[in-house]
Amino acid sequence: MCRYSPSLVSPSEIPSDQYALEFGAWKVKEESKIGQCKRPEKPIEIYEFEGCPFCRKVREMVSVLDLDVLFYPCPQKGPTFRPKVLEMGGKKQFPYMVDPNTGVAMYESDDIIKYLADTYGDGTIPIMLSLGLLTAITAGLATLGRIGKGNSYTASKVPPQPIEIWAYEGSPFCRLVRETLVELELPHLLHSCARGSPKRQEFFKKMGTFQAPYIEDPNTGVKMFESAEIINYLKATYALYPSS
Ligand SMILES: N[C@@H](CCC(=O)N[C@@H](CS)C(=O)NCC(=O)O)C(=O)O
Repeated sequence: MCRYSPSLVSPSEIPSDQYALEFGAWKVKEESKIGQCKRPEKPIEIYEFEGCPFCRKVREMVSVLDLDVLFYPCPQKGPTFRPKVLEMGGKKQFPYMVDPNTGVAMYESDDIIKYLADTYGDGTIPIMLSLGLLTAITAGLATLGRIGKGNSYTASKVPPQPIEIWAYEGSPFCRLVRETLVELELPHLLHSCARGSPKRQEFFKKMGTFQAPYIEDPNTGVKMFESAEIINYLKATYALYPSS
């Protein structure tokens, strides 16, 4: 696997213009070989919803491989992208992946994970994502505390362009924003930035700090940090009945 390897170092070992997480008197030096793996030219497209454990497995692999993905949310009763999946693949089953770089499209979380590992990694699948039913159960348990969230549709206006979000699967704050994006059926372009991602450094260079979640909405020009503020913004801008 294009492994992530953290180590605690003295702050003087990290140049001041480089991002590093602080840990007490130490800094966390993060290294990953992911930059050496093949990167997709166009973002992978995934149709899914937050509360689905099979979708969660795929999102975890997306974080591991540091992929940028265009997510099309398919909450229960969502009127826009659920019918599109039926039209493209023949059934309403999630997750469904389309890779515009290769023309490959498929259902089945295990097949998608294998395809992504083979195409954009070194073929290795982390043990926790390769245990079949047990993986689905642990992925389900990971979402248990937020049961019912990010599953059902809230009436919304779908914007012409996807909202860009810098986030990663393991962050509880990113999850809150994703729940709202999914419930409002808002297409979003995820810039994966899990620990060890080279995109953290790019972000730090551009913004002078690193924090996720962060969004840029090309439909309105809005750019913002802070999960609670992002959620309020998304509801106020895109929900048909923002106060309900
Ligand atoms: N074996 C499939 C199972 C996928 C599955 O059962 N997905 C559920 C959501 S968790 C689904 O599509 N249900 C139909 C629906 O939501 O309408 C996989 O691993 O991808």
